[in-house]
Amino acid sequence: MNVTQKILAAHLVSGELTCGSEISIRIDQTLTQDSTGTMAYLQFEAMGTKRVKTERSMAYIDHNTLQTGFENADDHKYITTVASKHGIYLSKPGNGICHQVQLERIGIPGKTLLGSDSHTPTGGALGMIAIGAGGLDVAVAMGGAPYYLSCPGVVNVHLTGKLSRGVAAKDVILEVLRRLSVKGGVGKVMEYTGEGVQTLSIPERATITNMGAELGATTSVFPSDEITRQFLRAQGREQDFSPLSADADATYDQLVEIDLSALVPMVALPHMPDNVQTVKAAGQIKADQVCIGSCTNSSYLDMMRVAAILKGKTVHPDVSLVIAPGSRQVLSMLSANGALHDMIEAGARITETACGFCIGMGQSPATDAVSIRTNNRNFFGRSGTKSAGIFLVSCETAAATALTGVLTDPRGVDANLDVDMPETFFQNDNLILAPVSAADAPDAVVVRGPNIKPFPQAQALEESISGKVLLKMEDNITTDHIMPSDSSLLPFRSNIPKLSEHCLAPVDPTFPARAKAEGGGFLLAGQNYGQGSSREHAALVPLYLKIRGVIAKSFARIHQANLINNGILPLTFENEADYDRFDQADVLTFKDVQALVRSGAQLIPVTNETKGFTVNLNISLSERERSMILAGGLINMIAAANK
Ligand code: MIC
Ligand code: SF4
Repeated sequence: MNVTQKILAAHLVSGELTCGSEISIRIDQTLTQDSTGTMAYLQFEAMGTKRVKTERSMAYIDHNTLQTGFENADDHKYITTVASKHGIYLSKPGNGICHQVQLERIGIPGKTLLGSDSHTPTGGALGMIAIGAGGLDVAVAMGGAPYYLSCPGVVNVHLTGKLSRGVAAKDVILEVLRRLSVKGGVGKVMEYTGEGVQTLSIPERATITNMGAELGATTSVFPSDEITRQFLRAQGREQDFSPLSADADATYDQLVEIDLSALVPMVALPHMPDNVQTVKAAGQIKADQVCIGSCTNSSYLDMMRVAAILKGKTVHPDVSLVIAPGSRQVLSMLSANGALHDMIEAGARITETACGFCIGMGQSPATDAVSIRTNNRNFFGRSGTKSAGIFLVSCETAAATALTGVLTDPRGVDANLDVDMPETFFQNDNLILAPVSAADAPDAVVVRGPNIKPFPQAQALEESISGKVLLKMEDNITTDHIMPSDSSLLPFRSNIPKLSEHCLAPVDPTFPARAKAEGGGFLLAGQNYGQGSSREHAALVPLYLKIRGVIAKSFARIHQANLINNGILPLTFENEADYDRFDQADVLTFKDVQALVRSGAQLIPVTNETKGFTVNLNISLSERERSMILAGGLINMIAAANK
């Protein structure tokens, strides 16, 4: 077996490990963060579970830390109190980005982790099966129920050679994205093998598994080896180590071969992470802003290389350099060893250890600006400035660029880039709060501020449904299009009515008002609809707007699950060319849809009343998913089962 199969087999609750069939797995650890967490905990409370049943559940506060009004602080208070009452550990704001802290302090090789954030696969660097999911799925897993997924195929990403000086782990994953595209990983686990693996430290592996999310992959995983042991030992957690590797005769569904020695610095151009070329080919693009940080690139190793490049130099006068170390551990170590001093002296603006610029929580660039960043997504508008272009690079490229003011290949920098991994990391967990004991839990009070509104609930599927195509969209529509998130909207993650005013506005600003006026309808989309974030809001808000179904050429994994969890029909074209036969404002009827779904039909006819034709759409649902659609979502299904 390969590593993926070993972990899945050890956690299998139902199903068979054959690619594409539905399986369910036991979840050992969960994580939530604050921008998906409020909703996840409201749903958790609605399910009536008293205490979490996992080995370790974490609630992080790392996204909405720009507190420009009472809303974010209210949400923090709610998460802190609800977590404590139900047995969940709370990582306070300032402790760091969830994925970085989970890697440092919590993750354990061979375990499973489910997180309400699409970059949860970062944990794969430690040899975990770490999967991103919607908040509701995480809430259910916290209650001890298994997590259902389509059994992924496993891609063998075989690494040989060794990265050259100035070429980084980020360049490895940008190269994989260049080759496979943002939908190349859908339905797959990217498993890294080969002698090249041993040349990569845990933070480097984490950069690679983190951005597997941008491939659309279910997750990414590395073996657990001596490098893993050393990392855990340095974190004071050697007892958490166990070795894990693929059997010599392990088989895979696909092979991708990468010679690390042959790689060069890469850059993803606006507005997609797979729009990749070499830094050299991209040319000397003038930079207005450089941002270094995010869950992709904010480790101690990353920051030390950045500090080495900046040491004794000055940021280019036209560049604003922002640096956000990924965790309190990293920041604290940089401050103790003088690297922070080197950054500050060079002219860097140090921001708190949080998601920050990556999710548009501050540091929005100027009009038409070029922003060179180390994070993982450069989707249109995500920085908070629609006209800005975001370019994704390694820390080394970013730091070199900050000095020259133009996109710069860092291989020529005059700096010592040989950073040793520390023998011991600072190990201070005083920002992780333990929950109240089960005995004290009944008296623990959950604090709900006025920003926290109830979540919308779906209705059982009607016999037949009809309505207008409210919006026709292109390929690769992201959840940042469906439910944009920046510093003005993130405070309303627990307020669906307010968010609904902005749904799909980046595609068509008239959409929210039209959807409300029509009283609901359908969405039409191209390939890979709903890629990106795990935010369930991209389903909850359409549900609130009474969207009954989405017809797409294909869906991204997490978003499709979120639609089903919320009772919204995910349909694909039997014949993809039919996409062209539908237009916005066409009236559609799905006759007897309830009976068809109940019967397990794989094809659902839709009549385009406006144009006068009927075609078939695929509905590929497991039995469990069918029950969910019929009941009007997961919560209704659970409530019906408990009756
Ligand atoms: C993101 O990077 O888009 C986020 C913000 O971390 C999201 C979660 C969210 O929307 O709250 C993700 O990746 O799942
Ligand atoms: Fe935070 Fe950005 Fe990572 Fe999402 S991708 S978890 S916003 S740092």
